[in-house]
Amino acid sequence: MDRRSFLRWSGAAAGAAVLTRAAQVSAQDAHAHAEASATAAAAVPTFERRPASRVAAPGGQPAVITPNGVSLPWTIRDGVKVGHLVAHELDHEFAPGMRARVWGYNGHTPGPTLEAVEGERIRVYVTNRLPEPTTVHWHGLILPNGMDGVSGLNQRPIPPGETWVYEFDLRHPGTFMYHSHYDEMTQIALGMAGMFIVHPRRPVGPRVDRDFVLMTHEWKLEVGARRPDPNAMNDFNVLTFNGKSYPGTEPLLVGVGERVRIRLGNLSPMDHHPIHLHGLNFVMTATDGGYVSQSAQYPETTVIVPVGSTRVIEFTPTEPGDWAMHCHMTHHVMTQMGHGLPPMVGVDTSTVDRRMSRVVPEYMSMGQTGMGGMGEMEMDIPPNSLPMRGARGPFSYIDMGGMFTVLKVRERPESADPNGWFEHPAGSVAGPADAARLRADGIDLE
Ligand SMILES: [Cu+2]
Repeated sequence: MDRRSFLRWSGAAAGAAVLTRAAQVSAQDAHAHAEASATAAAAVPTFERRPASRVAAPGGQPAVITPNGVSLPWTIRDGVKVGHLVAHELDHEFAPGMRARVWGYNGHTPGPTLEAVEGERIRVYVTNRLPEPTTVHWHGLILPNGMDGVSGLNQRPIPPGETWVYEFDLRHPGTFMYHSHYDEMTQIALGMAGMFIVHPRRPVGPRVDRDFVLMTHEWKLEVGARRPDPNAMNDFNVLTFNGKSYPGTEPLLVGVGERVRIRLGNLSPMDHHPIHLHGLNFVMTATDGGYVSQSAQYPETTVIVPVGSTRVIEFTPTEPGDWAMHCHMTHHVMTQMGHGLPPMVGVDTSTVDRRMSRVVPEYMSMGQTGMGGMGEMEMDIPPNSLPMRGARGPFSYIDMGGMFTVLKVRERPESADPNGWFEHPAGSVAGPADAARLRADGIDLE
């Protein structure tokens, strides 16, 4: 049930945006209500500081970091890198307080990041523990046609219960992806996707200090539902980086002056994501099609990551702080509760509030002055859902959710706490202007 149908169902008068405690209680049984209370305040997970990256490829190229995720372990057999992907259903947490049954690989969605070096040969076993057939397509890689994984065109699909093998040489470096190519609409929507990084034998461009992998995705998960709707074509209401909605997203901790790379991939069912970084500008150095020559790179602060594409950006932050990084589509930084509300800004609800309060004492219309405070009101929310957006920040409530994370730029990232907030130098935070100051600058508010 989304908020719109909740409103309709709860009989809220005249399109009033309302989420009363009383109405909520009547909507749930006592047990469910207890669960709802427990999830009302946005829980913020804590994250470990990641150790310095090991060298993963020639020229000191560091291993990639998959925030909230893992890399696939390899074993070496006769010079071939051997890995194993198990496709199966799993219980996935989008953020504390919200879980669902999704499909993924090796316990994760997105699946583990595959990481190797140009020129290596890989052999990947794929065990299908899904209730239907599947395949794996190696998105962006140039390989023998029979290894491309398109069901029916390049191979028979892998039946449930069977293990098949893919083996090919990594002929060219780049930022690629992998995903199911059988019943794509269902399987990709339910999470059958991951990233595939091939480091070049000879480094391209300046050496980077940190190399992050972020896969964007979108889901339709009705409030209270336990499984995303794979048939949704729009109205996606859970937006994720590496399968997590803010505040479930692990922050990216980097150092002032470091060269940072972020490899973005998009296997959302339907939407492109304009990913925006604050506090710096970046250049796009590669796509899944290859490298962008230095003369063709230009500065940006937002990069559109189209469905079925990767975009690699690099930058050197100069300004320490806690910098927002998010999809710039405003509905992609909301959670389920933020969608489908009737417009309430400027509506005079005094009459309806007075009348409703005779029936429902705690009744309160919301949204007449805007929606800014709705995340932090800490009203009860339905079981297995997130507050409308955000979490508590260092100053006040951060009213962003969904595809949002924080780039934490620190002078000494080796000893910084990834859960800590930036300590601002005195006098460098915006604050109220007093009358004397206004007068001194000739600003008259009368
Ligand atoms: Cu988006």
